[in-house]
Amino acid sequence: MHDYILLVSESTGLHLCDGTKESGLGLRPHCDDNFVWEWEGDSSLRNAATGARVRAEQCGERPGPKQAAEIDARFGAGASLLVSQKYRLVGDSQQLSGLADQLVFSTRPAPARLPSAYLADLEKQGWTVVENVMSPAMVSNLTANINAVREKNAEKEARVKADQDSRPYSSNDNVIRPRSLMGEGESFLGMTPTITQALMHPVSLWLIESYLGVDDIHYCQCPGFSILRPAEKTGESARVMPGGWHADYPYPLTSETEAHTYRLGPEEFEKLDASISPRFPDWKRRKHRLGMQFNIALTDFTPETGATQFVLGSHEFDTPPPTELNAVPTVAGEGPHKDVVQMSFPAGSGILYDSRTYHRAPPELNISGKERWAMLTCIVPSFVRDLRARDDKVESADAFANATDVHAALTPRELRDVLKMLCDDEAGQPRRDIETAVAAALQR
Ligand SMILES: O=C(O)CCC(=O)C(=O)O
Repeated sequence: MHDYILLVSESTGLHLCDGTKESGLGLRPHCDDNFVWEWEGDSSLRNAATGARVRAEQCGERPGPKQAAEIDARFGAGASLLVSQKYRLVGDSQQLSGLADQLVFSTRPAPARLPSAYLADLEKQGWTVVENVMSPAMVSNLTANINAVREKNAEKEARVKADQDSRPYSSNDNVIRPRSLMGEGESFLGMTPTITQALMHPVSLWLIESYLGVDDIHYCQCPGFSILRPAEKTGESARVMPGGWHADYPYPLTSETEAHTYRLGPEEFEKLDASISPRFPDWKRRKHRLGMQFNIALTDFTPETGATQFVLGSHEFDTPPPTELNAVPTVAGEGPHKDVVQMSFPAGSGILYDSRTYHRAPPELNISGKERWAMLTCIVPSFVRDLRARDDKVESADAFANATDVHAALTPRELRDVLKMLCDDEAGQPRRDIETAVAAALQR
């Protein structure tokens, strides 16, 4: 197993790559194989794709106890651990000439394999698991922020749980959604830089753009946190209801229900159709790549913790999940569910899959006695409209606009990407008001 890393320029947030035509070394926003490095000793880095070497010396100071306490107070427990060691590239001035004055880099763990290996998985099977999207420090900082919201809203959560306990297991139930506990105007995106850092991961963005075959992508809603409670029901409520099988946005949800926005009426679906059909008139027939789901585990996903159930390969099927899948309770390996599987992967990894894939959350299977935590995200080409015109994506973007501390903690590259992908308007363009607010905050 390799300990691959990415090198992030201190001044621009761009990533160091080898293999550019001009001079070998270069800087770009998103990362394919040529951006992956590994240490050879204390001061030599080797490019995992090209074998090129650069020398690097430690520089800068890690936060001292006082500064660490300030960072933790601002962004939640453990945030100071996210500040990584910096390195200055040294040596051959011709080799470094393409970098101008961008010679100081921080390191970030990279996924365990080269980006092209994950893309090959996606092309072959429509899904892959990307490791190290979040470091243990990122996971624990995000968890601390979510727990703070839960503690503040403990009574509300207790009411939600009591309601859930009174009914049988049903997919998408027995889940705590911390977002729904929060007050108006609050947003996780504005609380800690960790969320943006995870969502704007330079390897996952490269993978998604490459698989979808577009340069412009965006999140179709504000990422949701989902906490699947342990399956501890007894008596009548321990029954399992049929259902839960679906495909993700923008594709038809099931054979019976075309629109993800069915509760909002046909107008919303017409707007979605209008955003896609000029390019792909027959898009509902599931022939084109129009969406990916990226679900990042914040606790381990295993069969015992209730990992998502999939019919892998179903992204190639012509129709949405058929009636029979949702007609009887799911028993993996039996009857209409004979091909149902669960994928295991550890906290900090994400499963990235084609949105056409049939899948279901299985609340009845979390027999671990613990909660299963995840950040659920959906990404589409920018021309595909958001899941809803005005929803928590807009609310969280508004909160992000005021989160000046978070802006200062992100790199210019991360800021550009979050403005484009999570703070965009109905036409998929970054909102000017938020761009202006962020620029003003950074000048202060
Ligand atoms: O929580 C899960 O296991 C499944 C989530 C899901 O259905 C989705 O992301 O669309």
